[in-house]
Amino acid sequence: MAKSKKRGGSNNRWVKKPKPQKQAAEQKKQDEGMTIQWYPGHMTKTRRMIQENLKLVDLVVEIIDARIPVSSRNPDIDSLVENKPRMIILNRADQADPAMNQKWAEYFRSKGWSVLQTDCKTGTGVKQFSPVVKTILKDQIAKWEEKGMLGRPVRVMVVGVPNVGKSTFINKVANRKSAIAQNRPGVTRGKQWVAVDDGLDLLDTPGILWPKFEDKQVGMHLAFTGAVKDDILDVETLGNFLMKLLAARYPKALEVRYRLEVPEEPDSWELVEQAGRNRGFLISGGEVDTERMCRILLEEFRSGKLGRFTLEVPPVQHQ
Ligand SMILES: Nc1nc2c(ncn2[C@@H]2O[C@H](COP(=O)(O)OP(=O)(O)OP(=O)(O)O)[C@@H](O)[C@H]2O)c(=O)[nH]1
Ligand SMILES: [Mg+2]
Repeated sequence: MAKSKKRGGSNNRWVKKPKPQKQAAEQKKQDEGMTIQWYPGHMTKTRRMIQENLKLVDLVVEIIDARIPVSSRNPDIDSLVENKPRMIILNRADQADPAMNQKWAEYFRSKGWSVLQTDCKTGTGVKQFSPVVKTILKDQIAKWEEKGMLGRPVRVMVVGVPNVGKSTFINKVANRKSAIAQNRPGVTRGKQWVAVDDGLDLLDTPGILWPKFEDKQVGMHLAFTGAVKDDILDVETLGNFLMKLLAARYPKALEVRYRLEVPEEPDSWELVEQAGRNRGFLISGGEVDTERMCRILLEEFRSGKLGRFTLEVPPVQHQ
């Protein structure tokens, strides 16, 4: 295979070297993407809204993405939620590696959390939600009953990063379509209470991000799963990094879908090029349209065509 791009010495390089004329513009876009565009203005409003409504709720449900349980947890959440009772929902369990779902659930349980694994597309796991909430709050509920507050609904706030499935989860629990849900970040813009028949009131909130990430990887993981828009980085940087992760953790899936041979020490850029060639994504002069291949890789990861993947692993003792 004629190599159309010069590579540096590192065997495991994943960031494509931009073409010189594009370099300054792309660097600017990346820098801005990691700081400014990443935290839209309405997030400040959301944060305030969450804080203001905390006093109205009995429990906070943190919905995280089972594919990226670390990156989809807001590092601010502890200070934001203070000492309200909380639980974790590992949502999109249908898109994550089943063995890893178990490991992550065990990990969070070992830290004292109540955890549910859910697939809100089909509703799997959602039925257990109400009983779990009532178990967590049993002392509180007993107190209400002692005071004669029979039938007081349990109020639950649902928080999480954009597009993780908060509104869909609420609709599944309520068994009707009350909250608007769509496959893009930033759909829910204000708060919305949804009453559930068996004594629960759920508060839907807009997705919340945090102002900056020190770790660029966090932003990429959130982009892979659709929590932040792709334009925080150029598509080739994203695609390449996803290829690198998948080659390290799930090489079989790449071999099957893109007819690749993943070597011991893969070069993600080579793999993108190979996959693009195998798909026939060629541009003039026989070069591979790597941008198109990166776009396809991201799309097929998100749609589940590639398989079920968990990109982050729990600390060693839980693996
Ligand atoms: N495969 C799969 N898709 C899901 C799951 N939960 C939600 N979705 C889909 O994810 C997309 C986003 O869902 P929403 O409920 O709008 O997400 P949200 O967290 O409310 O998003 P924002 O309001 O934008 O913050 C929708 O297309 C849902 O159908 C799940 O468990 N599995
Ligand atoms: Mg929503």
